[in-house]
Amino acid sequence: IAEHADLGDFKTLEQFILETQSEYEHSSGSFSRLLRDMSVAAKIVNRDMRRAGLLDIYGQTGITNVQGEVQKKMDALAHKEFVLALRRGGECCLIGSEEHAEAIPIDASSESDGHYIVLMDPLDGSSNIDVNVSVGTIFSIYRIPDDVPPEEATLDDALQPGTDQVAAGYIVYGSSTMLVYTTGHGVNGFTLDPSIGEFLLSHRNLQTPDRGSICSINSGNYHAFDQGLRDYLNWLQEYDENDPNRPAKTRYIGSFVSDFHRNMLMGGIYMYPSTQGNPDGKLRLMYEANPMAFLIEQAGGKATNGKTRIMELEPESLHQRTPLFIGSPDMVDRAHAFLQGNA
Ligand code: AHM
Ligand code: MG
Repeated sequence: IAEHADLGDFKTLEQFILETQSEYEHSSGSFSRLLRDMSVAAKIVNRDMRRAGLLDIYGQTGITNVQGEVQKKMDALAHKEFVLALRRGGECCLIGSEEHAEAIPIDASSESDGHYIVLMDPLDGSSNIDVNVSVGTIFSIYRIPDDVPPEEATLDDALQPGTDQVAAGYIVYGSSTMLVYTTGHGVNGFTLDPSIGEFLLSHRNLQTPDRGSICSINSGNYHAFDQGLRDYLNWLQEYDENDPNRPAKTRYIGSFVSDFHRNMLMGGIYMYPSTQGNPDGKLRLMYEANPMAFLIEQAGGKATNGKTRIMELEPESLHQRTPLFIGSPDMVDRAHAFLQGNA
């Protein structure tokens, strides 16, 4: 039996944030407090999620959100908790959420002089909530432009390309709960120890393998894929005695955060392409694709829309969608070659 690790072996998230604060461009302590606020909300959502089957928080709210999707009670609850935590913390002046049509200004009465904008999907993978499968939270953090007073921040100030993100991360509520984030200095992962209520540094400086054997895509849409993508999927399924990664393993949870987390650790590619019915795919640029693109690039991987690097796309609206190919660099390159018809 492995010895129990005690806290002395691990750094807490707060310790780590303080120790690495000097890496940030703007290190007044404000950004550290913002991250702490996010982690507190994550713990509250985690607590509620762990008891979801016992409380009356499975199922739907009866509301259809801005995406035209039926909102789950846990979606609404997670949205509320993150907004509350950010409002209370005062470091954030504007929030964009999958669960809210408009950007949410943090009103001046909360004495906010926060310079940060947080864009998030409070609970991604909703279709999995009621059946006890892992879901996640995704977030992306920007600074408002220097010449904009925080109380005047609008959606326009949030529509910055992914290359301008100051931080991005996710929380995966899985067999354990993890918070993984980057500030552009590598990717670090923290596992929640529920007995002490702290996120502890468990995965330092994560790097994704150059290639792997995992392919994550909803192949039920195969009939609506471009020929180049079909060719790539067929190639992945071929046996090649010289290629240990083929035939690839199909792994698709339908929870982007969980699929992404596994692939980043093990090596793989996640794809949500354009289809005949949905030319822009499904995932949202500002709070799903961009933050994960920042993370995977920091871990040595790549993220594109099939043509262009995700983080260089010019955003037009809060909820815009984009096709997404993300994961191990060699696999994204190979997918591209097939998509362009020159594999
Ligand atoms: P959501 O934000 O409404 O939960 O939608 C995003 C989710 C992703 O987590 C997941 O990868 C994808 O939608 C699954 O979509 P599909 O069922 O079309 O394969
Ligand atoms: Mg989502």
